Amino acid sequence: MMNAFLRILKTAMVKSAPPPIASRKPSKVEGIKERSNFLREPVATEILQDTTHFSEDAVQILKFHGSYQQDNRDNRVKGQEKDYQFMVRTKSPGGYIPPQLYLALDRLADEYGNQTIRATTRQGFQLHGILKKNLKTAIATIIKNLGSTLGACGDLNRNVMAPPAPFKNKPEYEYAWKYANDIAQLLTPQTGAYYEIWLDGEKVISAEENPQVKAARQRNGKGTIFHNSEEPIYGTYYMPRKFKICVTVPGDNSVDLYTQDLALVVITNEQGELEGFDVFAGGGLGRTHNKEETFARIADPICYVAKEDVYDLVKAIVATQRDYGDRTDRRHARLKYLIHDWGVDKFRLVVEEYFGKAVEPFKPLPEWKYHDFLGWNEQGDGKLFLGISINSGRIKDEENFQLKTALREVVQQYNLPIRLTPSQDVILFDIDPEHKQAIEDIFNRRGVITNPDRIEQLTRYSMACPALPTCGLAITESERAIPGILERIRTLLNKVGLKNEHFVIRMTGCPNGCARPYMAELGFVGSGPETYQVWLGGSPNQTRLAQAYVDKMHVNDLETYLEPIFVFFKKSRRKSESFGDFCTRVGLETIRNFANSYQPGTGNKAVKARHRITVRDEVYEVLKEVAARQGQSMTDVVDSALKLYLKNFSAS
Ligand code: SRM
Ligand code: SF4
Repeated sequence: MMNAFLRILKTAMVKSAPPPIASRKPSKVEGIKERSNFLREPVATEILQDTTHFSEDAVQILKFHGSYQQDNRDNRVKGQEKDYQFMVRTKSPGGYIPPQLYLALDRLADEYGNQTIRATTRQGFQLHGILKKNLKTAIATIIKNLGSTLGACGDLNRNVMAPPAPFKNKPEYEYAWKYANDIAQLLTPQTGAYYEIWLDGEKVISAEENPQVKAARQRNGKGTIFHNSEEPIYGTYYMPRKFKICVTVPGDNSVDLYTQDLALVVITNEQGELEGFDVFAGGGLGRTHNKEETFARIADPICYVAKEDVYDLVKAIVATQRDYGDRTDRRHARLKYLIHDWGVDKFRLVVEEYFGKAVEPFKPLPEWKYHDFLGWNEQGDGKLFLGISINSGRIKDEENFQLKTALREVVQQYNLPIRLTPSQDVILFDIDPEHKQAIEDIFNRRGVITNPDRIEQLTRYSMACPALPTCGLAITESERAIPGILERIRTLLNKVGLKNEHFVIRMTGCPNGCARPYMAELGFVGSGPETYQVWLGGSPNQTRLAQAYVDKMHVNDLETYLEPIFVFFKKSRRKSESFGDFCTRVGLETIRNFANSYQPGTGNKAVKARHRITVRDEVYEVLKEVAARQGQSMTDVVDSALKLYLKNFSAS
């Protein structure tokens, strides 16, 4: 395998020195990719076997097809086989989901999944809980309903992100979606494996491929492609690791562009015509606790590229990472490490070799803003769009809150397409204004709030990854823990006199960073059972990395850790200064000093001990609904209700 590996690398080599990795042993996954015959085996064989799960090699290849083998970690019993199940992820550039696909996913979730659909942080949908025997039907159904899962996971280009707001009167948005689609196409695996395995070889007629993209894929820059390979861009070994791209417009950072391996920003002229793109590269968030050589990193500005050359530049950057990314150590394999190790100048030089000419300097850009596009909005062509907030992206039905049913009814009745947002929400668009009230009524009837001002604002701007019970890498809870955490933070803020304050809070069950916690103003990163690393100081528009404040905070100690910080913030913030900006301005050392000398209750209206009372499930559900409706925390609702009730007793 080693020889073949070196040969391929040499074929791709330009004038630069051979990559240092050539002298070290490639990681195990490189061999699995080589043996897979372009992503066919062992999946093609094992999918036909009557088993509950795949072999380790097949699991690695299955990822490229958009599915992860998982087990329900709540059901683990020592000595018994795991409760194996599969997660299936869609690849939907710019988060675009046609109505037919949404309805198919909704049915699949009920028939084969865990009755929920999950909107992801990269504008995809995930189904969880699918058994191996149903995996083929699930993936085939997605393909036949205009979707795809090919390349949603694995060592290749992942879902290409783009701003979700479906504006029809802002040409720059149209360009962002078009190029997100085209770049996704450019970098789609060309192997026949996907259709062979999931559709028995039947090729589905999908939208015609853009001929410019097709030509660009075959065009050899200086070593960007492998001739006569089933995979002209990727070759036998695909990428060293996942590769993430976004295309956005100046000022719109709904896509968290600094966290991407490659970010393109549409540059138009005064007439609104596309001229080219500013290019950033080298962002990435995954890290491992106590391994300083792994870190979150934000992307650097690299260059400007004219629109005619954009595919060639994307290929040049992909080829640079493909050939020089570290294939010996998967923890050091992302593009961010290559750029960190080389520096931007060397990276640019190598990219230019593949590109075949010098790149142009980066163009100045306006300030970035973060938008979530929730609520009712004009889309610019007389129609409306409606952004619906989804807690941690989980679309499900509960007793008094039937989000899944409501979305199905609305999509079905009005045949509405969806754009998923990078903050795990959904936007329904192309809505005829005449249907506004009827749609509003469906959501109201099902207990879903459409007015974003009526949502608890900490929840609105928060994100949490799935973590337990599905994620095999979770160290602790995230999605299931965040409602309680936000509730406690709201109570704490109210008590220290920061009643309507809100900021970006993100939580993950491990340091991989799937909900991008390192860009949050307040981030929680699982570091042990019920224990989190706390990160402070990201910006409200996600342009700055946060910093680790505490490594291990037990969840029970949340108030002890956060109260002094909030009190300090209240006391010393500048006018309109956000929490993250404050933490960065004063610095973590100053915050630590304040916290160390902080005496709860000394003139700061500090929080007293928290008391816990259990409520029955049915009361909890009603309470949750009432609190959401009133835009209050559950604690506040209980507090007022009990005060009222107890008054009768103290009076008698
Ligand atoms: Fe992620 C692995 C979920 C976005 C960094 N991610 C995983 C896996 C597949 C766990 C595994 O490998 O066994 C998780 C499946 C959990 C489950 O039960 O569903 C998982 N990642 C997710 C999603 C669903 C989180 C969410 O809350 O929505 C997101 C799916 C996006 C999509 O549609 O493609 C998701 N993951 C991200 C992001 C954010 C982003 O891409 O904008 C990151 C940080 C950015 C980055 O890549 O640097 C991210 N996920 C990781 C990593 C660390 C990668 C690294 O470079 O170290 C892993 C682990 C790995 O790859 O080894 C990982
Ligand atoms: Fe799993 Fe960790 Fe990603 Fe959360 S951040 S989904 S725990 S890999």
